[in-house]
Amino acid sequence: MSRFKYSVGPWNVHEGADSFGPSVRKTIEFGRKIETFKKIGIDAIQFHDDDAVPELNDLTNEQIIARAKEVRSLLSNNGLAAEFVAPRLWMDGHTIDGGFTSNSEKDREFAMYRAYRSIDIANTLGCDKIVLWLAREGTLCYESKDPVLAVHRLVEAINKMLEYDKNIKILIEPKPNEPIDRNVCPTMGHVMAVSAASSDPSRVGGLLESAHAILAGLDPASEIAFGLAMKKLWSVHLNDQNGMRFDQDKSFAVENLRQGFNQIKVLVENNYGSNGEFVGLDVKAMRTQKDEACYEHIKNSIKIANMLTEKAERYDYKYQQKCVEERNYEALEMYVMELLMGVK
Ligand code: XLS
Ligand code: MG
Repeated sequence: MSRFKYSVGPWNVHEGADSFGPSVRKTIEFGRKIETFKKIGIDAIQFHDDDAVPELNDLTNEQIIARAKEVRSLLSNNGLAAEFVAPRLWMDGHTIDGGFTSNSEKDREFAMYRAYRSIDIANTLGCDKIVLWLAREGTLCYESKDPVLAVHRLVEAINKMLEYDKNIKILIEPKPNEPIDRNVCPTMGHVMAVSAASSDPSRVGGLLESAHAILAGLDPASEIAFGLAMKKLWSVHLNDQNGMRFDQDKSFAVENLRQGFNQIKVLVENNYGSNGEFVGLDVKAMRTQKDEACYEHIKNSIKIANMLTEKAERYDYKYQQKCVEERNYEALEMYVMELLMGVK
């Protein structure tokens, strides 16, 4: 039994296409994916609106709900929960210039339409969390948007969602860049400010993704800690990233083991999960993986997270205290290294 409950999205097992090359693996049907997710230790599924209800732009609201009900049965037949629904505001022609912050009024309306449908789908799936990964809310040409108005537009969109549904919680997933150059909400600190500016701060929090923090030049453990301190860390996307380059979504802690340990340690210390929060793994299989080995990155991430949890649970706080009293941080650092290397 692991301490945490884990979640993934259907996009975490994908065909391997990237910006420079086509798919390299077969498409796995959604029903098959979730059966395998359950087998490998996943407890909940994360959705984009159109992961749950494909082609939803062409459906009536009734048809959308009917389809979402089928997904709900599929989940419960497999003993899985739904963690959140996120409007996909970066693929459609209406989101070329962003969603909530687009310069086009029609496109901003489209973004709200998708946000409202995401809430309807979440309600049907039995979850109360809406994630906003603000992929294109920012600029490619800095002068193309009023940077103050863009922030106001984001807050306004969030207020409309809070008004549309009185129970839903909004989790902003910050990321500083990619696919946009400069994002309006790049870090957990920005998320907290947007939350405070909203009409109901108690229902606006964050989801911290490790790789996104690294892309912002920050330590994901500190970003997690900041969200926890504000009591607004309602989900995480643990993964890893080799420095500030394209978003890699590597298996958890494979690049930055010590940072990975400290992410788990702060989650353990603050009893993360005790209010039903999941540990999401937003990881991507390497393009070189063959069809039959395309779930390894998820299995490995769970394994690594569990091993680091075990280390966090037997972290020697007495020894830490002694080192702090003596101000011998070299000794403390060495203890952590030995713990991670399996000597302690
Ligand atoms: C970005 C994710 C994205 C969100 C949900 O990191 O892959 O899909 O987690 O929209
Ligand atoms: Mg993510």
